[in-house]
Amino acid sequence: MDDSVHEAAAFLRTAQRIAVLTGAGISAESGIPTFRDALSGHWANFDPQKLATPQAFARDPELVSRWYDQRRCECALCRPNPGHEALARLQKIATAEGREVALITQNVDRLHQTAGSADVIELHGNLWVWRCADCGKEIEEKGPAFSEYPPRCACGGNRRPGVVWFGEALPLAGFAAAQKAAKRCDMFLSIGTSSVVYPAAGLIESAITAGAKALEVNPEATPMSHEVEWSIRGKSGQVLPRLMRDAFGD
Ligand code: BJW
Ligand code: ZN
Repeated sequence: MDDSVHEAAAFLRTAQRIAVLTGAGISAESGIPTFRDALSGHWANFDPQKLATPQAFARDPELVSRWYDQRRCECALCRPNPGHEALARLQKIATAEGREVALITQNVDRLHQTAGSADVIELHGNLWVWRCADCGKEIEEKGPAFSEYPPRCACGGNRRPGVVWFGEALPLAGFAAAQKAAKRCDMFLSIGTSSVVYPAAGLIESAITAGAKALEVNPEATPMSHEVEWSIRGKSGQVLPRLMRDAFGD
């Protein structure tokens, strides 16, 4: 692992355009369960892949909105970990040197923004902006848990979390910016994602096809582990600070 960190750090030191894609694994050390972790407590009998669909919300809006609201309230109590902080530092250091760092996340927890990352591209929305399923009105929810499920809009419609469910389109501008960053980068970092959910999982493939060198950080193997230049098996909260120390003495 040390050799890979060392080599990747040397490349990171001079890469002119860096694109980073993060997934649920980067927030695991902040206490947020990954998407594919089994649910616990009240939710133990539910499959997250079945709850994260427009069909589930249409069938049982109370259940689905309650699940998302509980996650919103839990995430509000979580803090960024050394992995988020290392990526925020990378962006500050590299952009100060006139280089580009695009931070693309599949996460809905906003911990990158809390850690100080700028211009974060949220591919799957976030837990705070809720939208009326009827009139489309959006409101940012920073307060305590809702008092009714599903929460209602002034127009009488059901409000839903502003996340992207299976079968729904990703935000057009955000996905276009992510694709552009992936295609023009010379280094692509894939951090804490299982690389199975498309179209986000296609970004690393686009980057490699366009000639970028890719680094993966994950304690487990993924479908991309054999395609990347450096596959580092470890926790992002440990590996990313080491990478930064090695690259920038930071
Ligand atoms: C650590 C760690 C530590 C642990 N450090 N690492 C092509 C092929 C096949 C299927 C499709 C395809 N194109 C589209 C599809 C269908 C579908 C899809 O991909 N399905 C696959 C599952 C087969 N995709 C879609 O439906 C997408 N929409 C779409 O394609 O629309 C088309 C369309 C076009 C035009 C009009 C209309 C439609 C939408 C996908 C939306 C995904 N949404 C979710 C839910 C968000 C809300 C919520 O949170 O509830 O996003 S699903 C879920 O998966 C969530 C995540 O962002 C996403 C990715 O998961 P992630 O982040 O990789 O997490 P995990 O849990 O899978 O993995 C964690 C990893 O961390 C693991 O590897 C661990 O080992 C690791 N780890 N500790 C580092 N300390
Ligand atoms: Zn409405």
